[in-house]
Amino acid sequence: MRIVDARVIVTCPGRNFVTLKLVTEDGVTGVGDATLNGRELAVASYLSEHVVPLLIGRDAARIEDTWQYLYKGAYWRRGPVTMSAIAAVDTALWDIKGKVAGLPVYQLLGGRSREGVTVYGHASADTVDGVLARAADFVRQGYRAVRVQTGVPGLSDVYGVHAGPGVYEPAGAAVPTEAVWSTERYLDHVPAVFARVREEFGPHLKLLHDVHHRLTPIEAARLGKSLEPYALTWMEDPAPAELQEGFRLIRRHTTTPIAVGEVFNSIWDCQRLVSEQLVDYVRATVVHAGGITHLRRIFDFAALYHVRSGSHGATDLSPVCLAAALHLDISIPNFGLQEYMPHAEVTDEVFPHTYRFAEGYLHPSEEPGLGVDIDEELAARYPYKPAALPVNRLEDGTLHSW
Ligand code: KDG
Ligand code: MG
Repeated sequence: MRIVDARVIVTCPGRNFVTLKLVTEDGVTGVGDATLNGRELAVASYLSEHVVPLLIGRDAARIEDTWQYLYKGAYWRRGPVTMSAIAAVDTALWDIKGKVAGLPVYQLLGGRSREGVTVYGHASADTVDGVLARAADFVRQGYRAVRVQTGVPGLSDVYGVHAGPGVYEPAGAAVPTEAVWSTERYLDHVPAVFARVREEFGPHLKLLHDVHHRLTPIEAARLGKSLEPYALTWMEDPAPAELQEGFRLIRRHTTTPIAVGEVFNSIWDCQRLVSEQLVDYVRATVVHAGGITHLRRIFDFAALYHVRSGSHGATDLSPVCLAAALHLDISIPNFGLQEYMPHAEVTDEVFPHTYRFAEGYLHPSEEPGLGVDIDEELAARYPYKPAALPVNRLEDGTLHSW
């Protein structure tokens, strides 16, 4: 079953997405997400220039061998551009394998380990009252887990807070916008927010919070300690994780669980974090961490150390990535939570899919393969628009992590 065509599709239905579509000699197609927010064209070019020529004529059935060929064969290993490109090929090959077998991909991964994929929604607003209202909306819709982000008094623009109702979308202007950050103001404000939220919703709603890499380990330790009374399910990306051993400091001081990984692209990014049990959840994604094949390897490794999955699922990962994530989520033994931000309507039109939300759970498609596609004609109506992620500075102008 040879691959005879491989198309790299760049489209902007509401936001930019890069998709790889593979076609076999029997006419079976498979799709893979290759979107890297703010760097989309780098992955599109890597695929078109360096990967597509290697795919034509290859056996579509050889998923693992193709992964190794693209990873080891390039000599230059890892990195988000390379790993997103490999992910797109890998995901599309799993889609093809499912269609050929006549089975949804999760059946090829060992079948169901649970009835549904628990997801968390995003309650965010400038004020605490606003956040309480949004969290109540999620609870009414059946969500069992809610991520809480609020504005911080004295700061005009804070990570994760919507400008208005609708989809949260951090990438905007072609040149990055800049926001001002104060760790002192933030640390002073957040515990009071969670005190209100816990008081309002009681002990059973799972609460999460994203720090977005803005603290040092000792600052993160202080935050974790101050949030202990509110029993968070996780504190996300409390510090940048390039220095994996830095998380020992956080762990030494707090029992607030820690989730990291949305910027990881390989098992080596979390090898120490996992093997030393410095985190509780790995939030890597199918698209940025080498596809279903590599992400499953990461989660299998994590399972040995009681670390669970918590896959990133922001709207800059396409419905193709979400569809693939759900097949993994439903099948692995150590699933934790799945992030879920519904896509804009126009995005869903370009990427028809059959996964569905009900009562706080997402359910993967039961169709053969991934159960998602791209409407190429419709996609062509939405040309790429340059959009960059913002930049963050301290009050004195120093560039800080975003
Ligand atoms: O492209 C960056 C976004 O995906 C990221 O900022 C979203 O932190 C994020 C999250 O947890 O969804
Ligand atoms: Mg995050």
